[in-house]
Amino acid sequence: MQTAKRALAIHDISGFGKCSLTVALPIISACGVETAVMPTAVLSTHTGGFTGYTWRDLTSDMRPMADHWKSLDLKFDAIYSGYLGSFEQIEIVKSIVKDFKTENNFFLCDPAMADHGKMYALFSPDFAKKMAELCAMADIIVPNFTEAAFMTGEEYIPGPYSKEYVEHLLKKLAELGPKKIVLTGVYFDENELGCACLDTVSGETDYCLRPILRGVYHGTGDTFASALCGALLNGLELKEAAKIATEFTCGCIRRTLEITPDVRYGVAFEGELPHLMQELEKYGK
Ligand code: PXL
Repeated sequence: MQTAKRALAIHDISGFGKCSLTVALPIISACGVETAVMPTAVLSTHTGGFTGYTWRDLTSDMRPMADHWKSLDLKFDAIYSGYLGSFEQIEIVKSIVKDFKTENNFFLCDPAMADHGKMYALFSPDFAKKMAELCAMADIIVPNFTEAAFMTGEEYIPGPYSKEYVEHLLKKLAELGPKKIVLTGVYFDENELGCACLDTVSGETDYCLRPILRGVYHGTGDTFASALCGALLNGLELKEAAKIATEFTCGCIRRTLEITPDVRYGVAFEGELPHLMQELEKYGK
């Protein structure tokens, strides 16, 4: 599993709370992928459940960083964006995608902005419309049900879901323009939870469900999307990568249940990295 691939991860750094770059960098690196980072802001913690956090905005550094990389003629095998703090940052990421996207790489957009029927702190509902513009440019998007509903203008409904509803939402997301969709938080009953994948090119829909674990930890969306990105860069097909990412995220949650009950502290992904690496070795691509 030495891919010699290079990803560019564009997220904030939340100093404490294990999400965004503090998750993306170690996980994608563990997948054997060089990970360049563009930090969009530095916070003391993420905004989910903490108050009084610091916020150092780095918007004005984003374009100059991209320009410097262009001058070095750097190439990326994946561009992976996550939490973005403003309309302006979304516009800048669009310009970065235009600069670095080729036929041979992919843009993975995680529209990390909402969960459980609500936008994250600091975001207004119209932010979802702007994020939908970025998702339109993506090869792969990884929304949860709240993000999916808000971007498509559907009303958010809590689960359990029917297959008809999941496939309706996948179709609405496909109409935004991305080639592949991985919808997270899919469950049809109280036993299993996972994701649904739609490849709009093949028209194939796949489900990856695993036994539900108690504990809804912060940052699991980032954990999942980062593992998905790393697995895709190891040459896995979307449904294989989604399976690896689902199992990895479940493994992280299982470990966390034994360690900390504070859901704001994120998941204990570190101990699960060797297992992720072993799983990728099995595919041997
Ligand atoms: O993707 C989660 C996330 C990332 N970064 C920041 C956040 C959150 C979720 O609340 O606040 C700053």
